[in-house]
Amino acid sequence: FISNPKTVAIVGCPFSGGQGKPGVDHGPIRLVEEGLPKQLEELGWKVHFDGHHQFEEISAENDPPIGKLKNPRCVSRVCEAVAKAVGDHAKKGQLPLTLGGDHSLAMGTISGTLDQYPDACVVWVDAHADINTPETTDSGNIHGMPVSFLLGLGEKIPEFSWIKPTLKPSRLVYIGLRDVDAGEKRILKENGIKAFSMHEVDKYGIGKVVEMALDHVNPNRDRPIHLSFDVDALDPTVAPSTGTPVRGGLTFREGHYICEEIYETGCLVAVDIMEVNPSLAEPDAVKQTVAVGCSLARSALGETLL
Ligand code: HAR
Ligand code: MN
Ligand code: MN
Ligand code: MN
Repeated sequence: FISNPKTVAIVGCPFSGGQGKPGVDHGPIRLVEEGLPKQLEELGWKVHFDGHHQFEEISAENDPPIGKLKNPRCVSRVCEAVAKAVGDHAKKGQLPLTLGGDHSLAMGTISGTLDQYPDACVVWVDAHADINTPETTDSGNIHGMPVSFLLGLGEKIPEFSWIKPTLKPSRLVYIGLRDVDAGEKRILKENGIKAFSMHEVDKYGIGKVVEMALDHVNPNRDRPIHLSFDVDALDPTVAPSTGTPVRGGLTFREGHYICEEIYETGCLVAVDIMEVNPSLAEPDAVKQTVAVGCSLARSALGETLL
């Protein structure tokens, strides 16, 4: 699908408005400072990076809740800008690699991907399902809701009407879930959405799980794939510096294996690395989390062990 051979466009999104903990907006800056652009060049990619998005014109003030949703206008406008950035890169045949920032940004990234590749499927790697609706959310944090907006579930909020809810439930698969709210479990069931929780990873092993996940969303391996990777899918011992760590997660290798296997399909068109928050741990643990964010991106872009 990638014409302009092997150009990756880094879309740095220093944004934290989809949740309450400051610091996640510094994730993309740290990932780039760690040397990610150069690492990708060393893998043979042409790297387009024209600086982090500043979202200057988008104010976080005067943004009272809509229902339970926190920072709704700000999140919506930032995601709309991200959708345009990702869509434009994809249109040029580049592979957008979005660095978050919190996972609400995926409303933007996946909208951008679907704009260019309407038949794309989504592999969502996360401890959480991020599929609450404005009705089911307890926290009001929009990073717990992006998938419901992309699917067009729940109450329609006019402020988010730019989102074309074109993602079909059958084109979405989860890996790594272990902290799913009751309302989210109901939504997953009602919509027949395929999810491989940590229980299935334990039972079948990661090799079989990735194969089954791809068989579900991409049986002939001919559909474009958007990989949205929340680093909290990894066990907190592997990625400690993130806003909502949950024990019992993916090992270092399991996380990287998912990325490697998706790269190998040759169908990958977009990647998100989300929820690295460099302000939530001791310096060594922060460094470890940033490094793992970079190495996940490298694996998704073709780094091999041999
Ligand atoms: N389900 C909870 C909520 O809706 C927690 C969401 C969590 N956090 C994330 N997303 N990091 O993956 O608020
Ligand atoms: Mn750009
Ligand atoms: Mn998430
Ligand atoms: Mn998560």
